[in-house]
Amino acid sequence: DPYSAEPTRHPALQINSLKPFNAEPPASILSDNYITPSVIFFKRNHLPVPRVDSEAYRLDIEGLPGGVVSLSLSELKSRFPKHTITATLQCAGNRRSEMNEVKQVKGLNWGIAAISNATWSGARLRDVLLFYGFGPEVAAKAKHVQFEGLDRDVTGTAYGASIPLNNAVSEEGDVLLAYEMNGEDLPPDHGYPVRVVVPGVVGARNVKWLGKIVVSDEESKSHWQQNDYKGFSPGTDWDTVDFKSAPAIQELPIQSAITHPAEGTSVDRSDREVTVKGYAWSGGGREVVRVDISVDGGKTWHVAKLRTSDQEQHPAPPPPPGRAWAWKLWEIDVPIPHRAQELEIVCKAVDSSYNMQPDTVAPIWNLRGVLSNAWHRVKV
Ligand code: MTE
Ligand code: MO
Repeated sequence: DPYSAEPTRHPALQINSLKPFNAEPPASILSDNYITPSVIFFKRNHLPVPRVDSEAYRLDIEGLPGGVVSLSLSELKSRFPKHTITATLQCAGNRRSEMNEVKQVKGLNWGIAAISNATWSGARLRDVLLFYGFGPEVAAKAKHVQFEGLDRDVTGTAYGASIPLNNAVSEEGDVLLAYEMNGEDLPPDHGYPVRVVVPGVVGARNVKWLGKIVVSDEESKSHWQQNDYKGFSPGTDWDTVDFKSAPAIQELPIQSAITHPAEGTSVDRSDREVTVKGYAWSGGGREVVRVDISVDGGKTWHVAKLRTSDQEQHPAPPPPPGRAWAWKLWEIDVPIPHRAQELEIVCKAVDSSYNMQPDTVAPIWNLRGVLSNAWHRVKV
């Protein structure tokens, strides 16, 4: 059984698939912490978790003028400054279950919690590439940086993905070769000993158990870069889909969801107000600037209060423009309308480019169930 050496996992996780292991925290606890504790951080594995010996570990880098570089973990840690960022990771399939309600899609049936927020520390990919000879000559030819994991399928094929070169080497991109998550060594499920963290970019490009980096004129040839994690028209079906016709997902669109109250629960009318909580985030470093809440299905709106740290008294300093990598948690007490029997609570977020979420799922439905970011609705 290739899954015989899997790590132990927190019992609160809601399991979506056991082999490979895929799980999300209960939505009700997701917004309890600004920084998601690693044990309940959502876990998305395509393959068995490789158990890597940190002493034997090597990170190979190809495509630079000096030939292949092979780095040990201690070299990675000692040669390059340690850089820390807070960044939210979201799977492209987050909220896929809502697309399934419109029409069947292919993929894990994620709820609203295939998204989590952590602090990540490691070497900047930019620093490493520059140290080993990246410069104008390489930049003139190369267009992508490919990553390969140490996790392999039965045929020996490794997980792989790539990102545009510009993102990998830009000073503002903050792409990390991370060896710490929330101040500790990466847990086995999250890529021990080294993973890529590409803030603002879909989870799938944040390659775990990183074994190889290739600077190349081509995107990764992997299944996950070429034939998966792409968006299509609601009119495209499995008979007509041409994966070559769409770009691989990189930056994710604006997103928000309600974590409290839960669907179908009751609120106490004598309280006169209902407390609504959730998260909001946007890809590409675009900052969430506002979250609107309605309790009457979208007829009237209220602006929620945004939170950027675990302590309300100590908000995080605002990020530099274009580098808002972390989500915002939000909360609001909304008056309960007179005589209402049922409340339809709705949230929608706005980012710094004034991108907003679509109001319904059907027009953004796609056969893979990715990029599901319609207004989130909860009836209580
Ligand atoms: N990296 C490797 N090597 N293998 C994988 O299966 N899954 C990707 C990405 N990196 C994956 C990987 C996907 S689709 C997502 S959403 C994120 O890891 C999930 O990261 P997490 O498990 O740390 O939450
Ligand atoms: Mo994912």
